[in-house]
Amino acid sequence: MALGLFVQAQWLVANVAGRNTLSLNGSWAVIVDPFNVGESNWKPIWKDQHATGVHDFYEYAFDNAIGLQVPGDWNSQRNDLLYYEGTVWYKKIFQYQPAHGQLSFLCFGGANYIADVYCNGIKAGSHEGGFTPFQFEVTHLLKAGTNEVIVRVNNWRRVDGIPALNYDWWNYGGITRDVDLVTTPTNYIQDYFIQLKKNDTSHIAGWIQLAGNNGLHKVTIHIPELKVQYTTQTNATGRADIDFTAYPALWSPEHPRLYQVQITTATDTVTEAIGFRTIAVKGTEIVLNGKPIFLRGINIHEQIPQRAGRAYSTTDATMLLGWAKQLGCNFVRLTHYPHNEHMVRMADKMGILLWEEIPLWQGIQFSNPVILAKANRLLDEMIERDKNRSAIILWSLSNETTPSESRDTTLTAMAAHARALDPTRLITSAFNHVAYKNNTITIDDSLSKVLDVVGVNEYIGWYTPWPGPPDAMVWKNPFHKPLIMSEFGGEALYGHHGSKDTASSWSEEYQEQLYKDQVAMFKKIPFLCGTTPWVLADFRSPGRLQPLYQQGWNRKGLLSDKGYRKKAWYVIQKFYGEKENIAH
Ligand code: GCB
Repeated sequence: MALGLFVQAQWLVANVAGRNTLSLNGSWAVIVDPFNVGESNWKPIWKDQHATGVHDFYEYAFDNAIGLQVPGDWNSQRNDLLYYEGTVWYKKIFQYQPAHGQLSFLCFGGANYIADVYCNGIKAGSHEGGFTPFQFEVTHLLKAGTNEVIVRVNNWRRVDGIPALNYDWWNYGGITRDVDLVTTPTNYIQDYFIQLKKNDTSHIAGWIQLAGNNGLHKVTIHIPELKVQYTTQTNATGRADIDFTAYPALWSPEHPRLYQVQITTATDTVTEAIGFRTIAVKGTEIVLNGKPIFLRGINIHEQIPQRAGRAYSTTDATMLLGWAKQLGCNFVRLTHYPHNEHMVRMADKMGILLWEEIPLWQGIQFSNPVILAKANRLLDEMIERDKNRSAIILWSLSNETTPSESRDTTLTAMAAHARALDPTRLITSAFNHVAYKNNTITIDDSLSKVLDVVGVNEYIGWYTPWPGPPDAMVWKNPFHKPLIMSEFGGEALYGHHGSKDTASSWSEEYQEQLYKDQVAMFKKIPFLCGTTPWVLADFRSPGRLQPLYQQGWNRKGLLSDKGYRKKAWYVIQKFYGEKENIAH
């Protein structure tokens, strides 16, 4: 399906990390092409041609070009690319010996925003969307010996993009995530969904999809630690629905138990560590493994502040999620887009529940029908990658959208789409439409009715003045759904001190007081199921122009751009300590 620039890549092979891979990470030669001439001129860069005759020449060359590290954004790697929005051509040479009867797939963890991929001079495919994986089969494009991959990456912001023209984070461009060449047998295990059945802790259910020669194939699932050996058969399309009894120790933040699950067919085997838990809503409570839980959360952007660049590795994930643990969190909202897969897998290991969302952030062109198709495709890609991670409990559709007929239709259709892909998890969205009347605050975005859990972003004490004393606020919940306060906070420059009563002091004291007030209000909201302060750490944002205090950074972090704790950190840490004690 081609949707303008949006040429769809297919989800061809699940669990890349568990496969036979050749990593293409490392230094790639690049050509920076600000006017995007390399694609359309009469000697396109993707052909990577070299002069042969005396009257022959090419106004580009990868030879002697400066390299960029992959994975990694270009902005933080070269000073001249800090603000760059445009095209960069990447080239990687590698040695490969394709084995007979094997398939090869080029798998990209993510590239922002459009990527066109060429393998040995032939286009393998294109992808739109900066934060989700994409894959192309390249079996027929590879040869024994030296091979080359060239990728055009363009990060111009687009009116019909997701996200669109404006957003409050840095538009980091490049091949920001891992690149792997995956090899599988011709008849292989393409994908699988293996989780506990909804509200049932003694049945594992889902499906397995084989690719290649479709037909009736035997599939076995082996979970040695549960003494499970389950065998079934695929139908003519290569799919097998699965459902069997098992009594796993349940995955939870306190005990993040993962089991080695092995799937085997006559020609292929794949193993993955999977945890099992249930998640549900009961009235206005969120219920994990049958027990109500308060989500002690934090918002995290995929950025390492000290490096002022995109996070992309296991080490990065360990640091970001380690900070969340130190704050006392059992929950993280991965804002505002799916983060790299290391984050999600690390959360599974560390026992951190996750909210994962697609970058449908304010200013989206809902009246354009292409948006629904693009949004659903992003949901596909997010859910395809992460559906077996027990850490994930919430799929989020959007952040701060303005109510309109086209918005409502789009988000309603997206909610149905996400539920069809994954009937086990909860659907949410972050809204900022609440009605203030004296001391009463009413959740009033009507789209809340299509969600399982409502997220509210409120900036009382920062963008909105306090309508009255914080502990006198009365929240009304006409939808009778669990509420997560998905954003709240204010700015402070680390180490800068001043009045606790004046926002424009940009002081740690003002931010600290704001958090104390928020906590006082939270204690009076009976249906509040979780909080995610905005935000873990200061992050780069081009719209933050205050020359003394911001300097291109959003300063709402509980941690500074060097990772130092501001006073507000300790307010949340104390609140979460109290919540944890109550839970025990
Ligand atoms: C919001 C947005 C978030 C911004 C934040 C802010 O409501 O959801 O992306 O960064 O406010 O700091 O203004």
